[in-house]
Amino acid sequence: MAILKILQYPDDRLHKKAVPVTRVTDKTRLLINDMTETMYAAPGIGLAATQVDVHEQVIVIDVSENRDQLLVLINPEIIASSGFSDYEEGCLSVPGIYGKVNRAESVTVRALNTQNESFVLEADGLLAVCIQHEMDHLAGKVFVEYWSRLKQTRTLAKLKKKQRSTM
Ligand code: K1U
Ligand code: ZN
Repeated sequence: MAILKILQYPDDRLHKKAVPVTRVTDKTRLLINDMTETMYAAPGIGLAATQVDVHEQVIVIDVSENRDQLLVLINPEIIASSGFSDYEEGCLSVPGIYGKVNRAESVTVRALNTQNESFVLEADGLLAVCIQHEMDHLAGKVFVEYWSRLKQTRTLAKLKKKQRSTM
């Protein structure tokens, strides 16, 4: 297993659209193992392949307290959603920046598992928020891009200042 480099906003590669996985192979499973290790090490509660510069529709998530309930979503599709939530989000690609995003409160997702089998999952609360956040990464969207131009400009300035101070 390996810890992968996580792309940092504003990196153009975070805007690439991920393609569906045509068949889940050992190569896909190796990527999933590396992404899982990277997510736990960060630490984070989710990671999309886009964030490690692999543009395929693969997500790993673990929102459990004991960090022992890994969820892998390959080619995820939201087939139903309801309600409204505005949870305060963070992102491993935008370190130190937190803010609210309007999302659905509950989602029903269809995806493939690591054995290439289709399954359907109903999620709410933090899991539903995290699924939507990670699916946005696969679509090339970063959570700060829901915010106003002014707030995005301030966020970029804050990130640049932080990057300068760590150089
Ligand atoms: O996609 C990512 O960058 C991961 C991100 C997921 C996420 C967090 C909050 C709301 C929506 C999506 C993170 O994991 S940020 C880190 C974080 O939230 C966390 C880290 C350690 C323990 C608990 C939370
Ligand atoms: Zn993120």
